[in-house]
Amino acid sequence: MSIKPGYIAIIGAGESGIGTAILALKMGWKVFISDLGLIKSEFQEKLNQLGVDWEQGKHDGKRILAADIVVKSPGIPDNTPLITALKNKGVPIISEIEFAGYYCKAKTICITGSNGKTTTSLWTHHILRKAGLNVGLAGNIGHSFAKQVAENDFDHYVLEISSFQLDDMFDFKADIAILMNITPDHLDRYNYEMQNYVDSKFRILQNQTEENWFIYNQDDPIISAEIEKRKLNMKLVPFSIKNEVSFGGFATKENIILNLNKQFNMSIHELALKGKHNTQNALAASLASRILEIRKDIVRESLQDFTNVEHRLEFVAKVNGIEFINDSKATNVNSTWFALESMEKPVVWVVGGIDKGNDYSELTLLVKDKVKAIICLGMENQKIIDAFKGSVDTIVEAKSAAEAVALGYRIAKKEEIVLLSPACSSFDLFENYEDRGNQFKRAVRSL
Ligand code: UMA
Ligand code: ADP
Repeated sequence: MSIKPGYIAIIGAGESGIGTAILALKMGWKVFISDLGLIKSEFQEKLNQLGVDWEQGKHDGKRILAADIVVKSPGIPDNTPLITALKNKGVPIISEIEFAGYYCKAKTICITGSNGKTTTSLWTHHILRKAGLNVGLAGNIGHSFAKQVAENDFDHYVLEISSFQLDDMFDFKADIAILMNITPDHLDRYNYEMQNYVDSKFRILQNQTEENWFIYNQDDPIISAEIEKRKLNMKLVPFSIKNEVSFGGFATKENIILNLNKQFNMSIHELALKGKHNTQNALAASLASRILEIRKDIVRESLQDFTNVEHRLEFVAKVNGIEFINDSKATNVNSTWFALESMEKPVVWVVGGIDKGNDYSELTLLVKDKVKAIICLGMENQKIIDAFKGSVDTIVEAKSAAEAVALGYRIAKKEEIVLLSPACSSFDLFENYEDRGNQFKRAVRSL
């Protein structure tokens, strides 16, 4: 779909906003971009170079309300006074992905879910690139989709899409949609109503027809229940690590098997990334690739030689027989569940940060089984202490990554693991999850 250029106001001058400005300008729109905070100097330079009209430190309501269309950064919630005023006036508000979609003819593989989006997106992109496809990677990762649509000419895009982006998407259609899982996260943006978050994730399917594909995790009870409720007419491609699947993909103890028009078999032990969650990611990425008719030998090779992404169960170092693992990107209970589940030696677990309404009881059994000590790494740790004091004898607190690493080194013995898998976001003690992971790694390397 294409729309007639007019006057566009962009709210939020981060990666998505700047990308939108570049594309909109190229397509003949009159552009105004506004940021309530300070715009990064490199982005200011870019806007000046393009001759785009911008403001920072405020939102000029008058100029924004006059727009024909507004692109809002996914980082901005829906309930700010400005967004409310725009809605009351009936100005269309869309996301950068929706806007870029108007100008993109490429085939899209769109990946969403509470966890595993980045890993699955990168893995899928790796396979398609190895197969020689002219394929881009965008969305909730790297350079914005809009910037890439303006500056590149890809035939295929792998798009990692967050629920915040989906919320302002209406006409966009994924050729292949992938839904990894749905577990509680970001509920503060969804009125603390899980169904609102589920509905947001299912927007990945909107506008799909019989020609399109929906790859999903059949083991996820929320996804399965939601599919039952809906009348879906695209091609359904489930995957499972528990049961055999007649059309789709599944894993046994030894193999992953894809049953599409032709069968694909591979030993699970050859997968580049370990852990059940990564078997799910591999299933999703390989199903998408086989739907695109990528040759089996290329899929197999790419499942074997993919390299792990930083801060996701990342091996840091072994110091005096103690293994240190950085899983700083585990910012909710479900991702930490998979981290603990995949540990094969006793664990000193570093956990904590800003709690987004976590229910730790889901971890109790695993913690009893695998964790010998807990190191709380957050400003406020009482909820964690209360949740696990009956399961683990040693619970201590740290106020920095360096302190947590020093404590971990003291508590763990040879052939044990110190695992940073916080189940919480990082903004109390760190800039972001990367900063938390990097500080952890630096502290380990200077032991
Ligand atoms: N702002 C306003 N008005 C407001 C509130 C904020 O102008 O009322 C401004 C802020 O000052 C800031 C800007 O809006 O300058 C938002 O910047 P941002 O960097 O938070 O957001 P974007 O540049 O729009 O980046 C977004 C995604 N960020 C979020 O959804 C929070 C990026 O995902 C994504 O890569 C980018 O679009 C690409 O188009 C990052 C992310 O953290 C990786 N995503 C979340 C996650 O993975 O958990 C969802
Ligand atoms: P996202 O982009 O959705 O945040 P990532 O691939 O960045 O997902 O991984 C985030 C965290 O979740 C990491 O701790 C990682 O080990 C874990 N993880 C990765 N894939 C899955 C999955 N399929 N299910 C649950 N957790 C996962």
